[in-house]
Amino acid sequence: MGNKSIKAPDGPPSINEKLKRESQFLRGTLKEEMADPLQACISENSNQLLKFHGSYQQDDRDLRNQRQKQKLEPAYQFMIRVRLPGGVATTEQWLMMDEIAEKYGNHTLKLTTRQTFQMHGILKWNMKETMQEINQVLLDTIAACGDVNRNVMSNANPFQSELHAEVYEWSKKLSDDLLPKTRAYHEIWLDEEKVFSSPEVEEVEPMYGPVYLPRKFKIGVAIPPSNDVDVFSQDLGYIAIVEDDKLIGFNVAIGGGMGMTHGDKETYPQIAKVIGFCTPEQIVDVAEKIITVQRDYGNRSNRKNARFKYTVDRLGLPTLKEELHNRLGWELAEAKPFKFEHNGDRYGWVKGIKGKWNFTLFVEGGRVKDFENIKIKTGIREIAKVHKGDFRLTPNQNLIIANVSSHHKKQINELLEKYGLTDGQHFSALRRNSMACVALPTCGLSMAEAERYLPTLIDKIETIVDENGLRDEEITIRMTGCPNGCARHALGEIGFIGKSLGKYNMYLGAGFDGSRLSKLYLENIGEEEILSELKGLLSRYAKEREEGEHFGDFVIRVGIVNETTDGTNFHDLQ
Ligand code: SRM
Ligand code: SF4
Repeated sequence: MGNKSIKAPDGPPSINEKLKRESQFLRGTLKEEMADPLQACISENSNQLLKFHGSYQQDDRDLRNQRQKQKLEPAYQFMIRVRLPGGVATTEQWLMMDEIAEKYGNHTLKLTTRQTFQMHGILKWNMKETMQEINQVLLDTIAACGDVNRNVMSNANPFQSELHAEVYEWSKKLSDDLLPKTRAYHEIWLDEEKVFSSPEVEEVEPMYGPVYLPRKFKIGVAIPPSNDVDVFSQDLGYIAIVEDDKLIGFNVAIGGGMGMTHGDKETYPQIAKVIGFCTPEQIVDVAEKIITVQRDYGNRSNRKNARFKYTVDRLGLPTLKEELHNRLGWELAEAKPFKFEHNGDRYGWVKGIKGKWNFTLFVEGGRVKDFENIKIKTGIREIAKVHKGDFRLTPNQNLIIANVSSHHKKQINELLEKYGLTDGQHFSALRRNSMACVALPTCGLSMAEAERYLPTLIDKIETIVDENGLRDEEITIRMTGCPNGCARHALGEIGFIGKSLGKYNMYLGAGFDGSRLSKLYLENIGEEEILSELKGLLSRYAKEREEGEHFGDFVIRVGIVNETTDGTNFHDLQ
């Protein structure tokens, strides 16, 4: 299908392509391997297919060496990621996730950077029950991982206007319409009978086809002035355009992504480019056609170059737009003006529409568990038992207790206080603007700590912040355990990427509004150097900044990092 003058890169298909093609629409031998009572793990082929069902096989890396020495196999366990468009969850759903984490998982929940729940530490024997219990509360894990469209992000703040509900509905529609259509998930996890027939591929997967996409695909929907979804990091971003308080449509941005590989210049983070405007009714059509362009022209030979951002860069925007218009049979309108102000969250109580209140709770690193003074897990569980509204998981790993009536606000506030959850409001603005990916001990790709380390690093940076009178100065800081960028490090004003245990590359200069990538500042440095560098930088910022100037803009203005040529493998084509 498509234009004969453009084509996908040459080269033999990667192993994953063969696996997908032969999997009978994501079945493979997953069901049989999951049911095998003699093995705590599944094969690598099945692990690849499992991702499309929203789960990964992992092992506890804290125990890896010790178990190796004892000649034991790795401590196999599974991570499950829920599909939760726009991060909206009912209290019943929260309570079920909480219970699953207790019963089958590691007793914690991870609120992810794409607004959903992850549960870690689930043993193979408990996987089917876990999946079934997730489905009991009308959630699922289909396409939460894998080479398909992932959980659609949306600005879920219910407090600004009716518009948020409307935009959320469009995000949910995108998520539902773009799901794979195979019944493999229902057969493997929910005991649906397999219908024996050999339907045509078009009947099973009309959009994806038998080999799905070359790589994962991500969509996010932002409502200016908030860019909390980091719309420029998405393969496909929609920016809501509002006139006279009415949603008139969305600007379309394509080709964003954060991942790269240390030392591989062919890989790089990229900012999505705005290519036009469409009406709300057109967004599913636009998404479908963009996905089919990536399906047909994405790199199926080299997975490191397979994301849509590389397809966009290879084909060029004009060719890509022309191809999109051909497939749509109509043209995008000219993009409309918009302005973002920040990509972080706003905390505490805010009065919303229809007299309802919303409380945004800072959840450090997105980890829901009971700490010494802050009992997040118990506190939210107790709130969920009495709360009449719902919850919104934010793209910054935080939680909104949403739609609280004035009548119930006192009760919720008492619970927040009882469990130490209002104390978070006293954290420095730097901490409240921090994000860290999971990294060790569960992530198989991490080279250094992130979620377990960033809070203690921030303890030390807070001393510098306080010395310079910057406690209330909002500066975004993000850390990942490897260059895959799961905490969108390249869009943090201060960013760290793990290189090896205790060593990080340090980046500076991203836009506070999430529209500019950061630049490499120093390579392979440890805590001592990080702190001494920040001491100098933050002291200069306190003294030399212009009124209202953000830290990311400051480091560029005074030449600490260079906006364009910085010697990294960042291709900032803005
Ligand atoms: Fe991610 C792989 C965790 C958001 C880019 N990511 C992984 C895996 C599954 C590791 C693996 O492949 O074995 C991590 C599981 C760790 C664990 O133990 O749970 C993982 N990613 C996460 C989460 C949980 C981080 C968090 O702390 O919140 C986020 C889950 C999101 C979700 O709910 O769906 C998460 N990952 C992201 C984001 C941010 C985003 O999407 O907004 C990115 C950067 C944006 C992007 O995709 O470009 C991201 N994850 C990656 C990549 C690099 C992809 C690439 O283009 O090169 C990988 C590795 C891969 O795909 O090969 C990866
Ligand atoms: Fe793992 Fe790397 Fe993603 Fe962190 S950024 S969760 S270390 S893959």
